[in-house]
Amino acid sequence: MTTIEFSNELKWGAATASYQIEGAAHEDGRSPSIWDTFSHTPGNVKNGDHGDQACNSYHLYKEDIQHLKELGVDLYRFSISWSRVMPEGTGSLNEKGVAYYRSLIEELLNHNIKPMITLYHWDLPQTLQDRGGWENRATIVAFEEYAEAMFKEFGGQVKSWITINEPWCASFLSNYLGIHAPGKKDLQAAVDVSHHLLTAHGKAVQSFREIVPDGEIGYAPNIGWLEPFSADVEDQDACRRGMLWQKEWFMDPVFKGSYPEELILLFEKQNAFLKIEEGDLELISQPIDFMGINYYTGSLGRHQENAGLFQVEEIPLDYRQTDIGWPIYADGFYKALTDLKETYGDIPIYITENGACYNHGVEDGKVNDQERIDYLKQHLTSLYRAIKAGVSIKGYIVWSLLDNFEWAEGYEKRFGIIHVNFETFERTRKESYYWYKNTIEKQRFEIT
Ligand code: JJW
Repeated sequence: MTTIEFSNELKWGAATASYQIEGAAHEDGRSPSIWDTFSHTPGNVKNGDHGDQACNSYHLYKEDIQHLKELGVDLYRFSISWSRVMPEGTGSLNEKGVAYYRSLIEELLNHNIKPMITLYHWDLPQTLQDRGGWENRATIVAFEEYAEAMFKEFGGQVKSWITINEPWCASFLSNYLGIHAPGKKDLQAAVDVSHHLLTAHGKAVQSFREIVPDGEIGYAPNIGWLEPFSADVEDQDACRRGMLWQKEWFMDPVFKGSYPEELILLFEKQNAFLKIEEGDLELISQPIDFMGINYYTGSLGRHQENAGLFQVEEIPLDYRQTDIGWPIYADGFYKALTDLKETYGDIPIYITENGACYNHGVEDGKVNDQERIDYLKQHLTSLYRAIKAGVSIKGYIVWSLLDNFEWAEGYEKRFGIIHVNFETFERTRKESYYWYKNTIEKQRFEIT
């Protein structure tokens, strides 16, 4: 038997996001976001699912916080719905929307749980999309206004903030691959959106320093690790290109103040041009307090002429995948974390998301999700190894507290450590919930 033991400094948490859990889409003055529009357009989301009700956490947040309390987490990561608090995208605040988050934060603090707020978890107000969305630089100004309003409202009590969640998804997956809202397939649009998201991040960091000088702020890029299939230069190059797209494109500007030249040229060959205005890179590269890393999966990468823009074909390392079809690659988590330190230096890191999709149902009042426990053990072992290798890890936040609306995959794909019945909204703690609770309490777990 081997014991993996963590120090008391490591913070534990659980995460959710507004559109995925809140529901109450038409209540108390909330306006539609791009995800309302996208999910209500046939063909975009599996089974025609949408977030109108989701987990009904807008009404059940006290019950959810009770689950968090008993879980024993130090922090809860959630996101604010921009269109709930600022329905017109800019301008006046919706008091009822603001009141909801004020109550949520109060309830968390009363239970001694630290709130960590994500400002942008993909639900852009539709009214801004109607004016070009993130392709339009006016949205950067709107985001700054929204962020400032939130810092002023909540910065007194909430000290941990994330500007943008998974900018790769919000730009390329959404505007080039067409899989997420707004569902475009336009490389130029995606390149513009990626740069504007990062610039908006920079603007928000700048405001944050003024308004919440004692707080910490970062952003949360996602990484899927690509390990070269062979020692062939072709495979090595293919993986490098694949990683440039996910990693360097979204991290070099923040930590080095530049975009990777190789990728700029590759986009140019496709007639997509990076348009930077004076001052953008200075804004983007302002120091941040931590990097949030979302890690789920990784693969072997092999050069393949016809495999997309980057000619990299992904091959699962072994034959186990989670129920969403993502290969399990816990060693890639260790590799990604140690690589980040080598590339960008000793930046404090929160694991802002890690978790697994398994669709177990309730049987005799129980959800036996042993596969999820195994996944968490493997990934926490990699995290432990990364800490031993000198990577500064501030916290680990599991995705997700609840089964929820898994974007284009709808409700069928379950990531929660708590099961949700989407007809009755009944919550049932899974075995992984109890395993995680025990791990947090003891600060250790055993591998047998
Ligand atoms: C990639 C699939 C074709 C969320 C992707 C689809 C097809 C080339 C989970 N993280 O629900 C990535 N999630 O809200 C944020 N992360 O392409 C939180 N990444 O590719 C979770 C989906 C995702 C994806 C989903």
